[in-house]
Amino acid sequence: MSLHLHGYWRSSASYRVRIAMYIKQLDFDYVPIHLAKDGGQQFNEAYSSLNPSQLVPLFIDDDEDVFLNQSLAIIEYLDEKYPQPIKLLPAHTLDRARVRALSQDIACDIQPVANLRVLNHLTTTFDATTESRNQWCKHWIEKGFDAIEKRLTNTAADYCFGFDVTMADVVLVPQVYNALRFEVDLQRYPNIKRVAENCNELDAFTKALPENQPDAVQ
Ligand SMILES: N[C@@H](CCC(=O)N[C@@H](CS)C(=O)NCC(=O)O)C(=O)O
Repeated sequence: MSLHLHGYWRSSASYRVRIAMYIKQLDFDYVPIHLAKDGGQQFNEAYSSLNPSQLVPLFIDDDEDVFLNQSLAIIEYLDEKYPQPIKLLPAHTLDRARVRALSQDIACDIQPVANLRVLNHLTTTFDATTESRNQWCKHWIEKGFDAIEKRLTNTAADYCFGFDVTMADVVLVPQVYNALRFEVDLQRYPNIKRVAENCNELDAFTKALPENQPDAVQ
């Protein structure tokens, strides 16, 4: 098999790429990188040599010598290389920019501040407890969701942008999964809740669920 995805079942960035790969109906080999076991397998020599950022996901296509990190870059690459069966980025320039903006609201402004290495630094350097780390994550997710909920009022129907699934949905659903872990009350966000529920009825989203991955810990 030529396509490989290094990821972790509960990593939202890996989850985004899994959804995109299932939407594109690609056959791929999933390579679990456990972010906690052995001090974090993302730091081991073999993985670091493939991805010096020491983060997941990492996408590899052996046939074309492609090594790509950054989930949004991977998704856009897949979308251009495999335009069928559906496009995740719209054809119109402004629509495409809006989809990227909403995706980045999550991928740049919510997820990074609650990443594992940030949380670990809060503990080791600032003595943060598990409780305060959880409050930190919940705070930043709610701050981001407050804005996204307002945006969706103007753009969403079944999905973030009307009736077609886009990259924004692919990025939103993993963040909603993560929000539930931190006990964010989704009743405050009816648009986000509806869109996530609609997405989760689709086969590609179900296959990509963290609990459906081979490395999931039940
Ligand atoms: N901007 C990156 C984020 C990647 C990232 O933060 N991955 C997390 C999991 S969601 C990770 O590998 N964390 C490991 C760590 O913090 O040590 C992307 O979108 O791919």
